[in-house]
Amino acid sequence: MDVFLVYVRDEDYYQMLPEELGGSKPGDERVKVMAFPPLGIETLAPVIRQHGHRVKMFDTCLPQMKAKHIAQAAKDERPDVIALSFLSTTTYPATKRLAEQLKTAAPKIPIILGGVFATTNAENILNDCPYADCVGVGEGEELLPDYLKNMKNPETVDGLVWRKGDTIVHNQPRPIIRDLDQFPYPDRESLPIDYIESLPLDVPAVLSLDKFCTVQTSRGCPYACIYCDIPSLSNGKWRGRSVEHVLGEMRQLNDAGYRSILLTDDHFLLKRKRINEICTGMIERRFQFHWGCEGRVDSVGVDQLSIMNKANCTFLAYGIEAGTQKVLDRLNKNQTLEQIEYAVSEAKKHGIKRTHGFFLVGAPNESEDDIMESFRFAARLKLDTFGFNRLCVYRGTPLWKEYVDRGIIDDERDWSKWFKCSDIDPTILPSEVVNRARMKGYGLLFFRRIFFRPIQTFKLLRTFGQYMKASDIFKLIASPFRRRALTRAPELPENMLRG
Ligand code: B12
Repeated sequence: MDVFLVYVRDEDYYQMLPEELGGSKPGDERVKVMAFPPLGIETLAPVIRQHGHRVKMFDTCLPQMKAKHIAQAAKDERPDVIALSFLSTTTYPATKRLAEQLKTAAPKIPIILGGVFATTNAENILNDCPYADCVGVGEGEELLPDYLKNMKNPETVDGLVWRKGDTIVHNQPRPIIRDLDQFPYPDRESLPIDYIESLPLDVPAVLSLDKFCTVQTSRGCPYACIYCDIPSLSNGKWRGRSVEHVLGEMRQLNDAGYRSILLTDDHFLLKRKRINEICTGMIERRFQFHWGCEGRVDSVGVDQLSIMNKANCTFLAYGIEAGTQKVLDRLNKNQTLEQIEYAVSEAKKHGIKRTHGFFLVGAPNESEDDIMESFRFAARLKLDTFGFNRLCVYRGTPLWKEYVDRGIIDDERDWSKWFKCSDIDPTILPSEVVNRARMKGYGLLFFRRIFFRPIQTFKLLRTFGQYMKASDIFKLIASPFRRRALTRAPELPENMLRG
């Protein structure tokens, strides 16, 4: 069969690398894009090929791979199936628009949707998007080949949600994949794109121009933070690829010239022995790339930071979230301030070049002083970079369920939306107060950084300065203080505006 595998991008999450920063010139074979690689379709393409199908990959971040181009290609090349992959709630509108254009151009070609948001909203999508024929729930490595083999008997494909006349049929769920080693390594070459490591911000914040990719060595996280959808994707189960399978992929990437790798594992720091063996293997094989990962501060893996540094781990991001135990407990983070201080100081003690802290502001029962305490806490921690995002609620998370139970969200009406919690939850400070506190907090944090840690701050700016114009660095530093629209979230129905 001929399969189109399309990654639908959220327009806010990529930028072409400007020519003056080494961006592509017209006519270049490969285009440099500041974005995360589409690991989902990169993972699925070789699996589908292994089942004897021909796959054409598309990433809508490319100027020549916009909806109209893909629709024209569908019309001209008549693939047997079009598979649309998208990551989150924010990308559903673009996916729906693309499905409509494809259906108009080639009405007979079946369209199957998949990805995180599709997994938690299959029936809603089929009710709302007449252009989608079916949805694959969960991991696609087994489901998609099964669907391609049994398109004439959709009832036999576990995990498929499909249309039988006017009825929407849910086939029995497909168990999560236990053995992730059975699949070939992702295809990172077919798309004519070089993904540039950058911060997903509204200024071109390039982190490095090294050949960059993402790798997923494990899936899932056993914790249940109220704002996170990950547990709903893997029933809270953590599964890891074997050390050999991971090192095999890293060998391939190293030899292909990749020099910067970001692990997109939900929780890489969970298994001490595995981390140690992967790092030992990287050191023994003298890999030349630097890499980064994310994890929890209370992880056993924190005592592996020394060997991670020796294995050239240069970036570590912690989900810190807040500077008061009250808010940490309300977010069900299950971690203490002491654990945060210890984990960050260990990262610096063992020489991890850039330690990043994710923080959330605008949480339930959080006072203005609690927000300021999060910034004071961040200033005390030896973090290199940090991000203070507004707490949002996505369907599938415990917080979404809580808001439905509290009558704040109407699940049937709002399923395709996401919200900044301070816009809808009366137990949270009003959004303008949260934003004002955040600006004040950034002011304090920048002041402390510049006057109490001038050398680290200068080094960090110099890192950014390698790949960014001075004007963009200024925009980056100024961005937290810029008055911005209170929310990018969807318009709120009248009765949802907080009391
Ligand atoms: C890396 C990452 C990012 C990266 C971008 C990654 C990218 N590819 O573009 C960055 C940092 C930019 C990012 C941003 C955001 N993210 Co994010 N992100 C992730 C993370 C940690 C890993 C994604 C990944 O690499 N997965 C690995 C690949 C292999 O998996 P996959 O793409 O899901 O594909 C598999 C299946 O879904 C399926 N599949 C995929 N496509 C298809 C198609 C078909 C037809 C079929 C059958 C199956 C199928 O098969 C694949 C293999 O098993 C996930 C957590 C998670 N575990 O999913 C959060 C996650 C997806 N992100 C999330 C969110 C909310 C966001 C933001 C909105 C946050 C924000 N406010 O800014 C933005 C939106 C960005 C966007 N839409 O592009 C939420 C989504 C929740 C929701 N309900 O929408 C998640 C689940 C995190 C969470 N804690 O809840 N993110």
